[in-house]
Amino acid sequence: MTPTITAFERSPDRGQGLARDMRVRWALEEVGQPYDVRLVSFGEMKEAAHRKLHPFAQIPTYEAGDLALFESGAIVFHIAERHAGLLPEDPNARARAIAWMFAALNTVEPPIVERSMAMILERDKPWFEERQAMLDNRVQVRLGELSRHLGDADWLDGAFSAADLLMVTVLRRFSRAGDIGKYPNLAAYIARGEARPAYQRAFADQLAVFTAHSPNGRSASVAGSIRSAFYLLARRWCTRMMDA
Ligand code: GTB
Repeated sequence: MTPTITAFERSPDRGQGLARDMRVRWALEEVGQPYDVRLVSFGEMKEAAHRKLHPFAQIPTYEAGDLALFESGAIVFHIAERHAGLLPEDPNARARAIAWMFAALNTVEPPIVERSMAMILERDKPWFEERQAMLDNRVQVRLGELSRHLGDADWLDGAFSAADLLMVTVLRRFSRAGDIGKYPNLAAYIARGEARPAYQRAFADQLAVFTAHSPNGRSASVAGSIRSAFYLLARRWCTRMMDA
């Protein structure tokens, strides 16, 4: 059964893959599960039909048969549990990977999101700089700890897992708005995640949505067509390589 996920009809990040449907798309691509996407506007997201799927009226959601899920972490976990490739078989390694999934969403993501929201919403407040220094510090503490844990390893705990998928999407949000260069191993970790073919397919698909709905019209759609043609060729080439 082909699952359906929801995503922004027009993402505020202009197709940079920062909205949380990206992690669900990436997980589905990693396990080779085809999926449909239902695009929703901000208005539709707040309507009763969408609220039945998502109590907080947000994206992403996931529907497959009679199962409807919300929360990107729960959706990625569900995908990882039902397909091989995103969680280790060994029970202890699996438990550690799940702990890292929680760490990405519960320990590393909150200070990053709080800092970036403050930068957007609180710049004009008299206390902005003082609070920003505190929020910056909280992020730096977490990134320092994460950087020390990662050291020169490729992934958080052995082979690539759903935990890395979540952690890379969390860190990308900071790397777009802050100086990840202070942590070369984290910058390289993000780049390793972004280089995965499954990531690239997911990224191209969400960018194609933004491009198709861009009011720039002609230039955006010409650029989009070139990108799509390139993407289709690359995808065909990858499939052929995998069949070989
Ligand atoms: N905890 C939930 C999850 O992980 O699924 C959070 C879901 C969530 O925040 N969804 C956002 C949403 O629907 C989109 S991803 N917002 C609409 C609303 O609340 O009304 C958050 C997001 C949005 C935009 C950017 N950006 O532009 O960079 C990055 C992240």
